[in-house]
Amino acid sequence: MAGNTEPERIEALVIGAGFAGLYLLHKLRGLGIPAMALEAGDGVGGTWYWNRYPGARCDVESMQYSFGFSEELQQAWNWSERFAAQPEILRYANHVADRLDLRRDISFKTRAVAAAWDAAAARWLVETDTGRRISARHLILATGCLSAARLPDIPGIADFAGRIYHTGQWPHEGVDFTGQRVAIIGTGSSAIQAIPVIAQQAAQLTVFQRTPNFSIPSRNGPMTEDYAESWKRDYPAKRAAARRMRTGILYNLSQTPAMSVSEAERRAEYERRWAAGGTAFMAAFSDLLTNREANDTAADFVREKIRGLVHDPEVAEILLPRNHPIGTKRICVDTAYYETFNLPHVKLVDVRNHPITRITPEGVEAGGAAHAVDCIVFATGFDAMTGTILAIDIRGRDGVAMREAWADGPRTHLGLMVAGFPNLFLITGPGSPSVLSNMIVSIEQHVDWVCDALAHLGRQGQGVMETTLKAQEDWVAHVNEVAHRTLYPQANSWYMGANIPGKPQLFMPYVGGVGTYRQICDDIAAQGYPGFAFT
Ligand code: N01
Repeated sequence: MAGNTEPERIEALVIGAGFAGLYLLHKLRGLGIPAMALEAGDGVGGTWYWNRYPGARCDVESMQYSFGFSEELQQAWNWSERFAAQPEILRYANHVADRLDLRRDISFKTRAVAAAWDAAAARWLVETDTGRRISARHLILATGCLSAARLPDIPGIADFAGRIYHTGQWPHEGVDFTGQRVAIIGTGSSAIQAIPVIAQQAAQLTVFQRTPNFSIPSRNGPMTEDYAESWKRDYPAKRAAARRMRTGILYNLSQTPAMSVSEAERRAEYERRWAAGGTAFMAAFSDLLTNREANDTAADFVREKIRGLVHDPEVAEILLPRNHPIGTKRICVDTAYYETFNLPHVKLVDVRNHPITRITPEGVEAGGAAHAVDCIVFATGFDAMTGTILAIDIRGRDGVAMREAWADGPRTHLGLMVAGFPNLFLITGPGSPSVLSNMIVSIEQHVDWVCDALAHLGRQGQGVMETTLKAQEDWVAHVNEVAHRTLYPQANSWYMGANIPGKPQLFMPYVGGVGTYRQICDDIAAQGYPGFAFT
């Protein structure tokens, strides 16, 4: 009986072997803290391991979407494109794991299912789906923010006669859509990348759109030696500058409010950024996410571009995003997304007012019409930020479940710790900049902070670190207050938990900016961790 045997013992147990888990293992090893990681997949890479859908790529430039903690590593690796595609990012994750010899501390195909704090022993007891029991002084959740893939509650999915795919759980062997009639449900970032690529193969592609999104052309292309060199000869300084930016990405962030310049100047700036491509479009003016009038000018510009790109005015009209300020749902970045709707075999179905009612064995039913298809791609997103954490039955002090503690939405101190859950650390958790930033920059900052805290704990000769409830409540209030100074809460986004029926709605990430947030975390550490108790 597994329950009667002594659990395995380790100092630090990491859950997940994506970029956060990998860097944690490396860093903990450097500190001399025995650590191991559990990983549900059979390989490293986290989100880049699972999201293998056609067209998957990162919309942060490759030179910046990579680890900055090691000069040798960043000099050694060569990216082939301005924005790297999923297979290349996954190769990079594998390269890091090999180069740093991390695999020997990772248990693959092992999912943590429960974790309980044993106050007497001052340790976590973690159980896995393979029946292992592991006792760890510290438990670090590097579980990712967009890993709990979600199928919508549409009746009949199980009855569909063809194949069903979710972008976030794509078959490793790939999918050949040649000659197929394909349905894709959803028009978020994943769909906007997948649609143009699937359209190249499919005999017929039907896109079911509930909410149109704003998308900016990526202007992706091969990496040039000059551009790579411009980063590599100055990497440490450039990384340091990126860490102080609002998004953790080094780009031209305007300090000028949009309405302080003439319409002609505004347009020229939008045109310049549209031509340059990528998410830096949203940095055209300083107040696009705080001033609705300013935001409208950017939104109008993009809507005009969509009208220009899509030949059929009726189709263009359906594609125009109107129900949220631009940037308040994650801005999308594409390669020929809008142009794909000019192809004769690509059809757009507006399911905003006539929702999908059911999946039948033959296809998708919406607005009283039946759409016969051979396969369905669900690009319907994730139970974001909290899904993977709450999938583990976590019990803190006095057996209190994380699910109870977060019944009204996630509450954390700095997105790093939760009151009542000692020695439990979150990497890029809710309440930190996380998904609003270059994830690798935010991951490195959190891992560094957690490891510094563990080193501090060791130096004090103490074993338990915990946030105080007061500090947590102050932080939650601050996160909320800063969010409501912006336009973000105006969108029904997954940032708000709005994509999951019944999920408490509050703005989960911290919008204060990566640089500001880093300073707050650094100050707390420098002051001996006020707001945290050590015993
Ligand atoms: O998921 P989403 P995603 N009927 O939640 C629709 C990151 N990412 O996987 O908006 C019809 O954004 C839903 O409609 P609505 C990035 O942070 C990054 O695309 O709820 N439609 C929506 O259109 C991103 O934001 C990259 O009305 C239904 C779509 O499904 C995050 O991951 C690439 C429906 C879900 O969109 C998630 O993106 C990819 C229903 N019943 C992802 N249920 C890059 O770095 C849901 N939808 C480039």
